[in-house]
Amino acid sequence: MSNSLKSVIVGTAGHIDHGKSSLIEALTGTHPDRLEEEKRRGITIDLGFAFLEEGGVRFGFVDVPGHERFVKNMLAGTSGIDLVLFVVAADEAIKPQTREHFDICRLLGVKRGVVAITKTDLVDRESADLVRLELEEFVKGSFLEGAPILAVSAKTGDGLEALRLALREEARKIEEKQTGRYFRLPIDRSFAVKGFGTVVTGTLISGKVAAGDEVELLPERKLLRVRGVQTGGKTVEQADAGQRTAVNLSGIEHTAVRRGMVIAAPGRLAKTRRIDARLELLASAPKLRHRARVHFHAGAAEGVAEVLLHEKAELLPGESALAQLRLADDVVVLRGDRFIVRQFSPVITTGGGEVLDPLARRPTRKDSGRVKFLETLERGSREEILRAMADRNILGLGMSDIVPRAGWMEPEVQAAAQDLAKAGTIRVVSAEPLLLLSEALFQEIAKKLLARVEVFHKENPLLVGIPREELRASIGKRVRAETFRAALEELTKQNKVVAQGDLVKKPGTEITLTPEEERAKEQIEQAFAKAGLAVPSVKEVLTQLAIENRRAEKILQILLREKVLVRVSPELIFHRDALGRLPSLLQNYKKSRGERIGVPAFKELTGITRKYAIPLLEYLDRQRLTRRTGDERVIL
Ligand SMILES: Nc1nc2c(ncn2[C@@H]2O[C@H](COP(=O)(O)OP(=O)(O)OP(=O)(O)O)[C@@H](O)[C@H]2O)c(=O)[nH]1
Ligand SMILES: [Mg+2]
Repeated sequence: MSNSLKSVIVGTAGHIDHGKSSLIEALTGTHPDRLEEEKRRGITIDLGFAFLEEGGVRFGFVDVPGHERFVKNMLAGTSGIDLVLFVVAADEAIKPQTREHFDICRLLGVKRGVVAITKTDLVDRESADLVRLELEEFVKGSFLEGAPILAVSAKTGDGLEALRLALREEARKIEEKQTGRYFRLPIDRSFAVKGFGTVVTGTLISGKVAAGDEVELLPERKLLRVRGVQTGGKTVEQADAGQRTAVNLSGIEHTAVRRGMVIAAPGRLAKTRRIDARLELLASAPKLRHRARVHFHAGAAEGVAEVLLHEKAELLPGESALAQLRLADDVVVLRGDRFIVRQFSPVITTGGGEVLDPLARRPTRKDSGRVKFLETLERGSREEILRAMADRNILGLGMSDIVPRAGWMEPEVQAAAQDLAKAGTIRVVSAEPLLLLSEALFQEIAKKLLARVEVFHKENPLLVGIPREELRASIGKRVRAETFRAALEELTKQNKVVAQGDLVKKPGTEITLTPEEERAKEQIEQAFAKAGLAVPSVKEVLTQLAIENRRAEKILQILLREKVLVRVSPELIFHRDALGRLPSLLQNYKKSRGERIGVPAFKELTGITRKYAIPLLEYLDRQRLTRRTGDERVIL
């Protein structure tokens, strides 16, 4: 495959019977109609394709039907085209689908085109000139203003050379596609080829695809393997953005793939049923009410959607507004994708627009920041958008929140995040995997943590600090573990808190016990130390002390937190020295009498009663010093 050729997709547009398919045949030698019914009725029903290589350009033609009943097929083919070949018959001039197709091209953001006045063999020169004037007027102020208008005849071949030249000239002005983006191919056909299996076709709108690649079928989220790739009817090693592409897939039946599905780089796109968008209503359309139902078309997909207007109760003809499209079925779109809406019934094209947030949230009255957020998505730089996303996402943003929304490459996200971190507006909570949080939110969390530590000290003057888990729980589930860790780290770095083992405390807070309390602490420790494994009950120990019970309890807590004492079961507490002797005791037993030990042997070994033996053995199981098998333990 030579890379010097530029790939350009040309889509036809125009009223039924105006000669679109004939013109494609005259240009390429291929008649694009392929269905039996199309041949019989002499009209185009579904999309047809043809290819032409000349003048350094590889043209892929998508021929669409003009019949008003098949506009939805036309829509599937028109998204992704670079150039429109806008066809108007000289003997009929502008007709309803001339207008509708024109509106669709404009709403889909088609930037360039060539106008062909065809069937000129059927009219005299003056009539053809009149149609030209009419067309010049018609395209004024649109993307087609100033586009070449050529008089041709598919029948006689008149003007075809000039048309080819004009197409080549326009093709030259088209920007090169960026193949360095994630692979995405909206599927417009799926069929089986004998000996190959499932083949899907579509306009490759971004990235590239090669045999052997793993791709994801969406919205099904199925991983599939690419067996082979064709462009322009020829097998190639790799297809690039901007080419009509056929992909041979293994691992799926062709009937399981439908028009409107997408194959893409795995994990980079997400399905959705809520899209926030800029919606434009055609001047020719009736007004659109909040909650109106519409037909929705994006890429090769179509569905039914409810329109929720964000700022107003109704949208007037010619106006635009921010709106949410709530879809009945999953679609796969990215920020910046164009879409078309058609009135529910009778079905006519009424508007369209641009996707701003493909993974939109349910609209709520509380959400006052949405309009501003969408305006940033519409006009902002990458940094501004990333920051706005972070501001609205209190849980933090990962790659999987950013990439399927914006379509940015990972290094682009990383670079923008670094810039924002340097500017102090975003906190990189974790670099790998990426987790971003707005700096303001991060500071708020740190502040809350600090406040919680302070309150804990006030409420528990006898305790060293708050256990990590307790602190974590106090700020709720809306903070991820990574964020908690990072915030704690930040507070530690600033010397606002000190982490001491499992405890978090303010620096300089030492618990000072009264001499009386000190003595009680010693007495408790002594009581357990002396008892060895035959420990007294907690109550027994505490009631013997000279201080009141509540304070005695606190002192006991201190000893537990200091790990001088260890709670083995709700009722039983042991001194760490007593427990510390157990491993060597068990190992000696293992050496002399084997690895298995029953409860009686354990009682004998430790000199304790069953009351202590059972909880102790369970503790040893938890500590992985022993493992229970039936009535016995295996010493590990
Ligand atoms: N005389 C004359 N007839 C033409 C010319 N181009 C097309 N036709 C005829 O016009 C009829 C319609 O042509 P198509 O090419 O099928 O028109 P189309 O725009 O593709 O129609 P749809 O796809 O159904 O919208 C056919 O009978 C063609 O033979 C032309 O330049 N001159
Ligand atoms: Mg046709």
